[in-house]
Amino acid sequence: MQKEKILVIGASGQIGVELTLALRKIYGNSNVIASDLREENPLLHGSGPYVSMDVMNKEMLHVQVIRQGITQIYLLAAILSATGEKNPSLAWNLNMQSLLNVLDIAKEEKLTKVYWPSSIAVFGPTSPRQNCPQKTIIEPTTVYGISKYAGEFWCNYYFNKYGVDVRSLRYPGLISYKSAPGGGTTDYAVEIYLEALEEKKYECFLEEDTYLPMMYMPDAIRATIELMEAPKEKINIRTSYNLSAMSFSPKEISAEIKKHIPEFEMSYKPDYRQQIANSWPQSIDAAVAAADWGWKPEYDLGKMTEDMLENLR
Ligand code: NAD
Ligand code: AKB
Repeated sequence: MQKEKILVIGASGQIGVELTLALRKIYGNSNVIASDLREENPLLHGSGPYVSMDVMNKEMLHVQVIRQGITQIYLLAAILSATGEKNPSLAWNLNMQSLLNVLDIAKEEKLTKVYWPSSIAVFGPTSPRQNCPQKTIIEPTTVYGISKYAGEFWCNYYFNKYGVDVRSLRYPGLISYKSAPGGGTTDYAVEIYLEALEEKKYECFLEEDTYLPMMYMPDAIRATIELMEAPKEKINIRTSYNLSAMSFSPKEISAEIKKHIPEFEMSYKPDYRQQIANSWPQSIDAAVAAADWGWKPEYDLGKMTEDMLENLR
């Protein structure tokens, strides 16, 4: 069996830190190279190799892939929904060009696998709001959503035309305590735990009844690894798989936190992110991921809240 050597691009971000550590446990520390534009996240210090790199520099990326004998790439560098609306051309350029650079190099160097995440942000106001299915009307209204939707079809194209084994998940909003989120609409569901512990209050930038699909990071990391380790013949979706775990509103997460911190108080001051949230489905149907490679979430709102508060304390 070929020895895998993995490059994680965007390793200092919210998902990158935890995914890099999980991959190092499976493949060995020296076989998973973390890379990012910003400095190495302190949680990665001493756990394995780190390379400072801009994924937009295709030549540099190509040199690294050859020099390090890379066989798989996990591409996590991106600009998320809220930051994307503030700088649409930057979001489009980074989100598209980084993917095309990686797919081209994967094709040329015959990499064994590529991972690239999409998002529930591909869906728009004309998609079903409840249990949004895998295949449905997809008309995104944010630049982030447009870039993810286009990216999904580039993945499909490189698989069909060049045989690049690229796999993808449409993550919901991810909640974690290790590394801070990077400019998304669902970030409130991370901030709220930190503020609840430190300030006993939180001002939410979404309205109290805004339901969104969400997932705890351990489920997201497990889903990613399960997808990547599934036999090739089980992967029937080459755009991106719907993925789901839970759906809640700011009012519901606040009530759950109050069970642990009774004095916690929530107030609401919706901003431009409300419009983004309103354009997304409230819940997602992940039946195809369950049927193809066995996806099953472990964490609901109650179990996640207990774990978040315990770890943050
Ligand atoms: P993040 O913003 O926390 O991390 C992205 C990392 O990419 C950052 O560390 C950043 O420094 C790095 N980066 C930016 N530009 C770069 C460049 N030119 N070269 C190299 N590195 C660069 O994002 P995240 O939340 O970890 O998201 C990772 C991926 O997952 C993205 O594609 C995102 O769209 C997707 N996703 C995330 C969520 C979520 O809730 N976190 C949900 C759905 C999809
Ligand atoms: C965001 O809010 O932009 C991300 C996502 C759902 O893709 N968390």
